[in-house]
Amino acid sequence: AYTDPHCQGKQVIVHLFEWKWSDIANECERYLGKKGFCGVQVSPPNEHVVVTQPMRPWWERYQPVSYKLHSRGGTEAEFKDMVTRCKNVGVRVYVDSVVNHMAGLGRQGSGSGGTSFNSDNFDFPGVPFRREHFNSRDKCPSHDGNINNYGDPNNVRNCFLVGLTDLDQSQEYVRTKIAEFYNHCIDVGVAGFRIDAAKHMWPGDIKAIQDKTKDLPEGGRPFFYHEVIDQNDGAIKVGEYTPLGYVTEFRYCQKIAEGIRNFGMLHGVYDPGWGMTDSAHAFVFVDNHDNQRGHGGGGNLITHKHPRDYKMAVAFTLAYNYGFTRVMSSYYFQSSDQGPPHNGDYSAKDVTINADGSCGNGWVCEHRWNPIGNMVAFRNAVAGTGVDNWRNENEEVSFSRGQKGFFAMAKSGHMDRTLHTGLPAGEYCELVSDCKKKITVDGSGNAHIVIDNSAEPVIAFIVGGPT
Ligand code: AAO
Repeated sequence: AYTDPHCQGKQVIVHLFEWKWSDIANECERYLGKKGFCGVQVSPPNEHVVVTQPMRPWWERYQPVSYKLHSRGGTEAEFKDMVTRCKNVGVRVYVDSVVNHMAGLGRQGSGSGGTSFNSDNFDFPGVPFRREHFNSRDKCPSHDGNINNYGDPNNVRNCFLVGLTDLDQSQEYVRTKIAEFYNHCIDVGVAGFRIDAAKHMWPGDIKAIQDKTKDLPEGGRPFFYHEVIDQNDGAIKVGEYTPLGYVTEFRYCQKIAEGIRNFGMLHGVYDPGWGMTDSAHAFVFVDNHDNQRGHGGGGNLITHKHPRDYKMAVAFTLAYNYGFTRVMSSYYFQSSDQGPPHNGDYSAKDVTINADGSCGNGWVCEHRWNPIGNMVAFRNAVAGTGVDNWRNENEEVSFSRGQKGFFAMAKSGHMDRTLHTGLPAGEYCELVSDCKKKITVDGSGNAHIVIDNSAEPVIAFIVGGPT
């Protein structure tokens, strides 16, 4: 249940982290639709605190003030315009929903939409939520009311996450208010939700909220993926959430980083023996907005700061047959608090597009890097097939996906071999080079595969691809 993203079988979501709504609408129309992206995860769209110490960090959006659709990303009108324009080009919007908690203790004033609130009094008139809607101290076993023991589910789910006022989702009223927020998004055309901090809510409470959500206007249940950081080191397991949709598989971030450092490890990126979720429930990514900057979920990860490794990591992820994939799209940062590139008034800067297709104004746009953006077509084309003709030696890896696609990657940047591709004979356009390379598969399914240092360390081609 809740595992259909409603994008006609497409396979890849991009997280346009901290982009404003008008820029996302433009990106759907000028890039994402054409490249075959299923959809976009947008930063939390509801009203949030405005933090000035430090000055306007990205994480202010994880402290809700109300469920009004008025955030640093834009107004409700701009949000609706984005959802509609994206949907019109076949790209769906998934909302990052922060419903475990409201703003942190010590915060008060007015939110991004002008609504007043006072966290210390548990007063959020914009919803409204009052003291009785939050978890009380007697349910939380920690000495100061904050989560301090990941070995105890009561501690993880009934105490406050880093001082954030913790809603009590066992209450009918609280469930109804959250479901009303979801239903409002669904009315606007949103296709699904990331549930932030799902680990900190009881699965039964999440289910009760999901049961109150409506079907999408075009039919079908909304898509849900649950943020549960399970690195085999606490009491909460992702398996508690798989009946409710996809679950974030943070162990994959570690596995793919290991695999890129040592190609010999790539065969084990999906390791069920290590507790990793089955492919039908694993929500998979190389890095996310937290762990790329040292928040939430550690490990020695690969990010855009190491472009060559990152391209290999994401290209492999999109080529391989594990999970439902999300691609990260970042902005450059020095400090882990730093918000998006901003104008004088701290609004997010426009995402500008350079002549070569890269982004300006401080936006990284990993999703536009050829070994990432062009591999979306590959993943869509090979969906449902297995991995065949696996070859992994000399820091090279290659494999086919059924009889639909072939992928090869060389860590040294050099490869010159004749390989069995398992694909029908013909001349294929190489995707990553935008068809500047052609590959010929002969009558026995063999092809001469060349990767050279002048280009990307990855090649890929598909049946039915561009010619
Ligand atoms: C901000 C300030 C705080 C202040 C607070 C309230 O930074 O100082 O107290 O406001 O005023 C984001 C930011 C936070 C920010 C918050 C609110 O990251 O810094 O706090 O907004 O503005 C846990 C949760 C997970 C959460 C993650 C950050 O389980 O849900 O922490 N992620 C989401 C969002 C995130 C957001 C929130 C939730 C809150 O994606 O952006 O926070 O809405 C262990 C546990 C994990 C735990 C981590 C971090 O992980 O297993 O469950 O994540 O610790 O506490 C090894 C282990 C691994 C371990 C890791 C620790 O790798 O294997 O298990 O180390 O790094």
